[in-house]
Amino acid sequence: MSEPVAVICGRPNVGKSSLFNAMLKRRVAIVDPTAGVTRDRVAARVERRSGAFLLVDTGGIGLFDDVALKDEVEDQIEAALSSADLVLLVVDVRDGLLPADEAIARELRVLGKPILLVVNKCDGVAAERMLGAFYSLGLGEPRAVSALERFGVEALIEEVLERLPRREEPREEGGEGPIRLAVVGKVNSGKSTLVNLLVGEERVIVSEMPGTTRDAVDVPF
Ligand SMILES: Nc1nc2c(ncn2[C@@H]2O[C@H](COP(=O)(O)OP(=O)(O)OP(=O)(O)O)[C@@H](O)[C@H]2O)c(=O)[nH]1
Ligand SMILES: [Mg+2]
Repeated sequence: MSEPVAVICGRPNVGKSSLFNAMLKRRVAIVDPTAGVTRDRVAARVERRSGAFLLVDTGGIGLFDDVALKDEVEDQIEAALSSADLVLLVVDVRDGLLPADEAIARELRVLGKPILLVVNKCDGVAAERMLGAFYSLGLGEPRAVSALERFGVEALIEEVLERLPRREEPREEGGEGPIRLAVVGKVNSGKSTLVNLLVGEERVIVSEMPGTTRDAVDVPF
């Protein structure tokens, strides 16, 4: 049985990858102050005593038209969302509610999937006073978190586990797990093309541009 999937999405730079890492308690996804850093969808398993799920980080929705690989990033976000059992829409408390957030919320609602609204960067600001504005998205109670300080992150995980369909029990300890194979090589040598060929789908972004892949992407095979 496939495991339940929670997908993190939102505008560029709201801290999606930071939240992904905070939930995993490991630095997996690349975090950077510039917008549009994440390109591929990066997935990893979150496991707690009460259950487990696959968590997916995605690129920012609504990149500027001149951003390299915009279409490819959007295809990856779409693929991630279509696999989602639950969507975590991340917004930034410091920016407040922006029209771009409203546009994303509208798009997501059309998918008809359950959505959790996550208000990130609730550190060092009077976050409680600013949460109210986000109710107007019509996505229920906004969950305040700080990916940076891991504030609210465990509570969020418990809530995700409650909202997801229970399909996956925590793995037995001591299991061997799958063989881990790394595909490495010179810039533009066709590593991503090879990975896609092996799994039979556009799992990672391929382009002629050297340095397309940024994150290390785990792909079950
Ligand atoms: N103060 C504060 N800063 C944060 C928090 N989470 C992320 N940031 C900062 O926000 C910036 C963007 O973080 P990322 O996690 O790369 O954001 P992202 O949404 O994945 O960005 P893209 O992949 O480019 O769309 C970085 O400078 C982070 O350090 C937080 O909880 N508090
Ligand atoms: Mg990112």
